Parts: sequence; C-alpha cells; structure tokens
Amino acid sequence: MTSSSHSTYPDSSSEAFWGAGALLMGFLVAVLAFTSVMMWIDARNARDNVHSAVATSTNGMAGMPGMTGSSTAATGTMTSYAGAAPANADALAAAHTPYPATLPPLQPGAVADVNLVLTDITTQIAPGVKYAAWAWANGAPGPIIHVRQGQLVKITLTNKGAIPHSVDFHAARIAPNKAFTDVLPGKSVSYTFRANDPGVFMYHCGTKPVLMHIANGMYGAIVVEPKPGVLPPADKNYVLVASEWYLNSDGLNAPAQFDMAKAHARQPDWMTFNGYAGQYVKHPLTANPGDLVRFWVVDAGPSLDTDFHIVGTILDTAYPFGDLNPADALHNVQTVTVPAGGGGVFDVKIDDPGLYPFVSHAFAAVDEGQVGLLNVGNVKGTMSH
Ligand SMILES: [Cu+2]
Repeated sequence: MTSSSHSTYPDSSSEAFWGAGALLMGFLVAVLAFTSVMMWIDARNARDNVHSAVATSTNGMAGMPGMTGSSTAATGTMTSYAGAAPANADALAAAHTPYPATLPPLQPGAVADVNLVLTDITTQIAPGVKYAAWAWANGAPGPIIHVRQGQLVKITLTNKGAIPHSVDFHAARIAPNKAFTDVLPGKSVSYTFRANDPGVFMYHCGTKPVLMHIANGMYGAIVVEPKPGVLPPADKNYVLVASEWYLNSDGLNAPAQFDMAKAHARQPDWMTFNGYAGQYVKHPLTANPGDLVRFWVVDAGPSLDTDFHIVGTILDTAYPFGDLNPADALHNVQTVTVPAGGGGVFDVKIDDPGLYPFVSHAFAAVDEGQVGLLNVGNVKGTMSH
C-alpha cells in the first residue's frame, strides 16, 4: 500500500498529506472490494458451469439401470464406460470361471520357488468387456503366493511381453535398484528375499510409468503366514485383490486399452476384486455357519483405497494394514480402509445362514463392480447389492 510507505517519511505530519493519503486509501479499498465481488461472481459462474456439467453427466448415467445395456456418460472431457454390457451379460457372468480366491497351500521346504510370467494378454474385466492387458500368464491379478514367515522366497520373473517390465515385492526388504530392475522382453531375472514380515502384501511391476503398468494388470498378492499360534486357525482363507480399470473404449467389440487421462483424474470405469467385476456375486465364496472366515485383502489401486465392509455382519477382528501383531488388532469394527499399495486381514464368524455381500463401502466402487457374496450355509438364490 503506497500510503503506508508514505507514513515513514519524516514530514508526514502534514494534515493535507494525511487527508490525501486517507482519500487514496479509501479509493484503493473500494477498488479491492469491487475486484473481490467480481472474482466471487466469476467463481460462482465457474461453479455453476461445473454443476451443470455434472448434471449432464448424471443424466447420461440414468440410462444405465442395474449395469445393463451399453451406455456412456460425459465426465468433463472424459467418457465413462462404467456398466457397459452386452445383451447376454448375465449368461457371460455365469459362464465366467472366477479367479480362485482360496489361499493356496504353503510350499514345504526352506525355499519357496515362485515363477512369474508377464505377458500381453486380452482379458475380460467384466461380462463381455475385453481389455488389452499387460498382465500375467492367466491375466490379472497374478497368482496368489503363500509363504511362511522366515522362508526364503526365490522369485523368477520371465518377461514374455513386448516391452521391459519388473516386479516389486512389498514383502521384501531389499535394495530395489538391484532386485526390482527392468527385465527386457524374452529375458528372465531372479532374486531372493527372506519373508521375515508376516502379513498380506502387494507385488507389482515397478517399471515407469508405474501407474500404467499397475493399471494394465501387473499386480498380485503374497501372503506371509505368521508363525504357528499367532493367529487363530481359520476355516476358510480368501484372498481379494482390489483394483481399478481405466478404459479408452467400452471394450464390447474391440478390447479397450488404458486411458492415462482417466487414470490421472482417478475416474475408473470398473473396480474389481480379483480382476473381474462382480464375479463372486454370480459365483459366491462359501462358508459354513460358525466358520472363522479370514479375508486377506490387498488394494493394488493403482490410486484408490478400498473400504472393506461385509454387509450383515461386523468384522470380529481386523488387522489394519496387514499388521498381524494381535496386540495391534481392532475388534468389532464395521469398515476398515485398505490403502492403495497396502493390505488388511479381516476375520469374521457368521452364524446366521445367508448371503453376505463384501464390498468397498466407497459405494461408487460397488456400482463399478467391487462387490462379491459370501454364501454362509449354502443357501439358495443370489442377490446383487
Ligand atoms: Cu510392467
């Protein structure tokens, strides 16, 4: 403000000067006030424009009841393909072989040998929705790996894709510049680490742009079983890998590919457990009444959290972040966040037979496919949630 610098002059006691200064001050205040009103009006107009854009896109979504029928919606400059489906989507969902969520047995011996193959593969991420993935021999996620705490894990990665890839194990304490290096097409790499930390961990390709390599399907889960006696034995062990898919087309005719703008905006078209929308709704996971059911959940992201919740029950014991120290566990909680790049382990015992949906309770995720059912007691029928 010019008047404040004037006030430091030694002859500033002149009344005339102060009068002019005050006049100038008043004028500046008026200008400032006018400017802020104009800025507020601009901001309001901008906000109204955003509101009408959102309203337009919401109207577009209204033509999409129950995720059937192909439909698109404008989200700003982006087009959402959420819920796109062919007429025979229900039959395709029934014919789909679900990703095996059951935790595989441990490997005996001192060393767990893990062979991973990366490849370019067209996969389905929802009924009738094809996606040109960079993933594993059987699509995304990669195989569930199950090792004992303290076991030496020998990873062999073979790259059958067209570009360099790598594999980063969150369960490892190892110099990434040595272990997680790029493997050229046609080549293999091996490294070992000792699985000293129990929990459930993500593994993924760490080649740049990592966002794209993960979003294209290059992720999976490794369970490091704690020493016997740390956790109560479970009757059922299920592994769920949550992730998002960002599509540049609906994928119904030709395979969709990755859309970087949507990935940066964190606006997925589909969100899944174990790579395929709603697969455990059509093919529920099972348990007997009173079973201790343990969910080992990894959120592969690449960017959104999963808010794990089972409808109709309460998580008896939750091991947030996959920290399996029983002293750190939470009891009788409704929903626990699994962060992108993190894990969580959840124990439930359900006595009342029925169909219990498990979801990310960030509910856009449910609409986009991150939902499944736990059928307790082999009850008939199905439900969508
Ligand atoms: Cu990769």
